[in-house]
Amino acid sequence: MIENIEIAKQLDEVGDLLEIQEANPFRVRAYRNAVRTITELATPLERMVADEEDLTALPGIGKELSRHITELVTTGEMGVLAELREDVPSTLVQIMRLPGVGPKSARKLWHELGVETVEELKSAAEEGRVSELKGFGEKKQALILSGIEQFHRHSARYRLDEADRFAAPLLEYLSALGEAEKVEVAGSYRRRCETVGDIDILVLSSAPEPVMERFVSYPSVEKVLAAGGTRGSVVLRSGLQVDLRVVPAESYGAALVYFTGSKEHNIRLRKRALDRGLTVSEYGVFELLETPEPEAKPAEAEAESEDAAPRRAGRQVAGRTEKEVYGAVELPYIIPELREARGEIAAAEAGELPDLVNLDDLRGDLQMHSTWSDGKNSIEEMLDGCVERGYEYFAITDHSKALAMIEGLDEEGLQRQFGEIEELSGRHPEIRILRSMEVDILADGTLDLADEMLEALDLVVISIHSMFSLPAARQTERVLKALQHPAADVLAHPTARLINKREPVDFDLEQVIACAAENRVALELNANPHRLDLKDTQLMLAKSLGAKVVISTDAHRVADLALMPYGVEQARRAWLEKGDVLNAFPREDFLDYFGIE
Ligand code: DGT
Ligand code: CA
Ligand code: CA
Ligand code: ZN
Repeated sequence: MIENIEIAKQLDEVGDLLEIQEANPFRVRAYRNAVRTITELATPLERMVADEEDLTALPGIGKELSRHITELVTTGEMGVLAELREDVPSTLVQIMRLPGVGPKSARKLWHELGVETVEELKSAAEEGRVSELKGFGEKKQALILSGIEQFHRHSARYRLDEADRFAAPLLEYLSALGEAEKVEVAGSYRRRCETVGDIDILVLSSAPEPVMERFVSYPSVEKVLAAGGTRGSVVLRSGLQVDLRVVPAESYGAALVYFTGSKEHNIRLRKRALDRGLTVSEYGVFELLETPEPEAKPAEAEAESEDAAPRRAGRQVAGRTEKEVYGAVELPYIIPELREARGEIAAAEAGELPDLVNLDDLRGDLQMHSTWSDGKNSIEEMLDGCVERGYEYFAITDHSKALAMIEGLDEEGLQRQFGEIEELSGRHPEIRILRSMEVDILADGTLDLADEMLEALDLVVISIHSMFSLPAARQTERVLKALQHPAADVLAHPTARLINKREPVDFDLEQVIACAAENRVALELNANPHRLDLKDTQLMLAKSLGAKVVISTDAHRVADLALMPYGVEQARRAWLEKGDVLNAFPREDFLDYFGIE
């Protein structure tokens, strides 16, 4: 069977290749028009062809196109595309989509430099050969290189919020199918890793075919990599790969454990099973039939080998639910965020799994901006958003003046803001508005606000927004100095990294954390999914060195207050409990901790 979307895609490629060939523009346009018609067409062309309906009755479809479509539907191939592909490498299509390229340039690059793929174009540009072409030049070459970087980045790892945006509609789409009894995302997405390589979906169903059929015909699918009986794999138009498995009820829990991973966690579970005469696979937990031969691999190596287990499997003892699977190896259920082989199995065995912080535990948000600096909403609007979330306190942390380009507040502006906060506080006794500011750490480690004003703030949040590439020794010194300022309360987004965009600053994190702990400065876990700073492993280090954490959204508009779950999930990955997170403290305890009246 062939979907309309696939037909449209092939016709679109014909249009692309014709353009590269410098074919008659009217002919190219005919293909583009047909693509538009077919993309919007509700009736499957396949059915229209089977019913011998007249395709030329459709807008934009003439005799030639009608013939091509009929051929594709009936034979699975379209001669015109196959012929074009013999003349023009179809990888040029990717090249002509790069910023600043287009079909003419793609043709030129191909003819004059022999460039057929994005990789080859990259080498050519790096060697400076592209700029030498007539009509290209240095500027265009640089544009091409940055476009290629973008292209590669998109084939790399996706931020969790991006993955959420792609996964949510797909889950809804799959769940709408009656045969899909349960649909869940496993893999790094379920463990709530900060980025994901791909999305792994598990569907509980006793009817794999309709599930697979629906999966590969998801409208955003760009390419079907595989579509077997129970496993499929596609690439979405965004470049994100999605793997799907259909499993029966008796294996669902085991498959969920297996595909949630992490791989290292799975290896440890399997070893534990072998020690108990059991074998764990994606199909279930089974009794081992034979005792291993004397010369057999030690359990460690056995656990890592993927195929050894099922061969000798006997009676199934567990598999329907995850709880059952963990139970079979004498462990309590371990939540996905902890499944990273960071000691969770030992902790589970000893009955010492952490009582992780929850979204509901949070009583306030300690970094947000208002229209007083670069925020989009007034303090009162932010207040309403915080009240709606049931918070007991929140901090307004507009930028200090060093951030001139966004008009940070100076001493005088801050004074005026205090007036507004006082007025609002009078009207809203249900929530405490903390007078605060996100004060820049200047190049030499001093703070961008006069000491009298720092004294007057309830909560002093400090952070780096410049000089990201200082050498490690100087960067460390700079931050240590700022942390030792007696007014400092919170170090915001400590490493200043932006996921997939900016590397963390180079400093001695252990020294920074130790200094923060010693000076009672809390470390922020910035919940914005672009930041997630500190990240999970760094937060674990912070906890082990006795530093406290605050989870803040860094909201620049009311809607951003909803980013808090991303922070909480990363906190859970770091084994943080309520007591580690200061904004999980009730109002009085929180105020006491920082000595706020
Ligand atoms: P990703 O996609 O790179 O963000 O990370 P994951 O963890 O989602 O990895 P992925 O998609 O390659 O595989 C999904 C899960 O399947 C993984 O977490 C554990 C399981 N898995 C995959 N390959 C293996 C393997 O070779 N051995 C074991 N034990 N488990 C595997
Ligand atoms: Ca994955
Ligand atoms: Ca995968
Ligand atoms: Zn900031």
